[in-house]
Amino acid sequence: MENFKKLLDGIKGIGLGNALRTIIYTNRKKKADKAYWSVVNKQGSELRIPGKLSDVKVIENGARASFQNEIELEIVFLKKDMVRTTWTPGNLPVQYAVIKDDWSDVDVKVEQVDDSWVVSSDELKLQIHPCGSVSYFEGKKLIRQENPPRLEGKAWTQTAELESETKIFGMGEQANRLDLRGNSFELWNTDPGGSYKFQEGPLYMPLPVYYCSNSNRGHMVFHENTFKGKLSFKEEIEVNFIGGALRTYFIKGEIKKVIGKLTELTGRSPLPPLWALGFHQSKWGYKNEGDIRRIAKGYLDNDLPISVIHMDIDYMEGFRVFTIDSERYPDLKSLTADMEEQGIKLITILDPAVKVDKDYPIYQEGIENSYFCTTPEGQTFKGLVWPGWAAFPDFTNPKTREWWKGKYSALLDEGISGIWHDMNEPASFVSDGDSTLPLSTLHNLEGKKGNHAEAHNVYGMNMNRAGYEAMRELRPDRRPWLLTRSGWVGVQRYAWHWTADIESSWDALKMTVSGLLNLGISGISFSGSDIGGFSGKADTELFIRWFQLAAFTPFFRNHASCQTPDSEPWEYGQIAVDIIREVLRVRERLLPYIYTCSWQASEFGFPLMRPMFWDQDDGNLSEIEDSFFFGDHLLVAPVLEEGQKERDVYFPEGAWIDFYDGSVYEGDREYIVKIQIDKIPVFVRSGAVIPVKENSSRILRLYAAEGTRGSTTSYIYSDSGDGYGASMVEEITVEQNEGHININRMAKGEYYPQE
Ligand code: MIG
Repeated sequence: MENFKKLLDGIKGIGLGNALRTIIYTNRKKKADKAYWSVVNKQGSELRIPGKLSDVKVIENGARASFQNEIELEIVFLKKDMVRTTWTPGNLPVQYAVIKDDWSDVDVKVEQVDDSWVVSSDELKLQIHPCGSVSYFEGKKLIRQENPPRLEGKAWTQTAELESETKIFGMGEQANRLDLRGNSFELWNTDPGGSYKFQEGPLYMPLPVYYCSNSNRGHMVFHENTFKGKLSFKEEIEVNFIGGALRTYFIKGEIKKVIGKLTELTGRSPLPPLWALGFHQSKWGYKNEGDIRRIAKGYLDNDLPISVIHMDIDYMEGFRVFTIDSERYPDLKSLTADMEEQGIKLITILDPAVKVDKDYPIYQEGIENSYFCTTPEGQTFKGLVWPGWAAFPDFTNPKTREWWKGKYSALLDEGISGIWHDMNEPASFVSDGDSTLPLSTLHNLEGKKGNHAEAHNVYGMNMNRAGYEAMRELRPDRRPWLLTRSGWVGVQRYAWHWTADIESSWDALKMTVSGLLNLGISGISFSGSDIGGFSGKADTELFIRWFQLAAFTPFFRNHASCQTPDSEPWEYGQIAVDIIREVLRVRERLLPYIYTCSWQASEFGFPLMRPMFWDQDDGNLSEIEDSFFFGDHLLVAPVLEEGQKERDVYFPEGAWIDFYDGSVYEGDREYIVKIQIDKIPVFVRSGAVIPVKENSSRILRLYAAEGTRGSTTSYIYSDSGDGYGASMVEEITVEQNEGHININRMAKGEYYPQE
């Protein structure tokens, strides 16, 4: 019965033809995966542990330890407080995440101490025990204890101690609490299929990156292994990958520092065009040009500021990628031009899969040049997506990427401003089981060659890489803007991420706060959620609360499924429209500030949304998951409960000023604040200078509470909003003393904002 209902829902969602094909595909995939595992099992699943440490050699910046059972551990320091360990045998990762390999020399000592070996810098010491366990020390203090790993066939598993007070953050995209301890996560990019709820997973973009925090002591761990895997944080930490070498980066320090170093290793988000920080409207189901014009007019008529409208899959001709349906959009170029005049950019969605259709040039070219993924027998692999049977471009093949890049002109030449990459886990419809390609599907992996078990998690990442490079090359004077559903560590270099098909519920609103914070901790600075949730219709109150929260998240977009009723602001009544107008105006007013936060992301890898323990981690601040910092100086305390009339807000040290009414709250304590329907509580740090846009002028607002002392630094970044011209960074330090304020301003750069 349950299955039958699922089947019916499936048919409603994807159409009868595709629903029937799904059954065929699912059977095929199951057979292929069964065959895959039987081959893997035949290769043997003999269990190996390192055995006794037999030899240690000094290498550049580190050491290589050999163990009795032909297992090796390589230790290399990249910085004094950042070390890479690699257990082999197993293939080293294809270099997708890491962008830097020229680290300056670290003074590393390698010495034997009794029967163990110590490899150390001035700041961090690794002790290799004779059995293969490794202890990490800061001075005398043990900060991590890893047990000897086990190799079973080609799969590595390793456990490490999890101290009772340690909290875990990061892990890319998770539908969870902020502290992830107690959970187990699959490392396998997955389309949950139309809706997901609290603690459901894996989702589109889990990442093998986590921050362990233990009041003021912390470290970041990144496992550079793209294979299907698992990470769990129950009684102990356990990591497992079904193939590849076990390579791990360990970075010691507080959250700000380790995010800076992680993103030095894996790259940072480039500065976005300013328009992308404005408000986006989207809805799956906008049918044609008329719909786009109607939505733009709705925003205009209701005096609601808007920056972008998204075009979902229905703009294509029979869901063929890089085509435009000429009945629905007879003259897209004029449409984009008209919209541009109203200050609205258009974005189109783009899926990876290419319709199997011998009369469709993109399919033909892909076949002729072997750009698609193949089955182990060497045939073009065919999965199932919107257009029916479809081939999957192998984005891990540099030639495929080069070819695909050229195709973007079909959209960019029509005046499309940015691209939204969907379904790139990659997703293929199934009636049950894992909605992707069989593990045995073959990929190029930069010439190394391998299968889907290794390439799956970096598929979306490489689609984004192609898209980003395409936009750079085809439109060199403008900054690329891409949104992606899936990716891997480092995807922040190419695209923003959104949490996609989240259910429409208060629980979902709550997990949006912790989810976006954990993405930021994983190096993904720019992210957002579908306002109101994707899969259902939020009631008016939930819609308003979600809108108010989203205004203080990097990617600010209203979007929903085609199976839900219309959900533009005016669908929720006049009161909602009036409230949302104010929300949109606040966002607009804050754009110079948010732009500065974006610059910080591009310079330092900092997320725009930061957890409460960002500046000081006293163990208590890391417990707070219902408020956060937006940039350096705003403290946001969203309303996450239905009918809430008041809420607790904990203020960190300093003094805090209500963004709306100027009332002052002392830091280092908790207050109960009253809540109204028209806004969520937001506070500004006393001593902060916030750049805002008011009546198209730039104004600097100084927030200073009487009686606060000390010095606060604010940055303001400005440039023309797009392209690669001059810029200016202002550094303003405000010193508050008894009875007077000193303001010091320094500026660097050639761009002079028009005041
Ligand atoms: O199979 O393009 O998450 O935002 O509206 C669903 C249609 C495909 C999933 C995305 C969603 C988008 C929808 N897509």
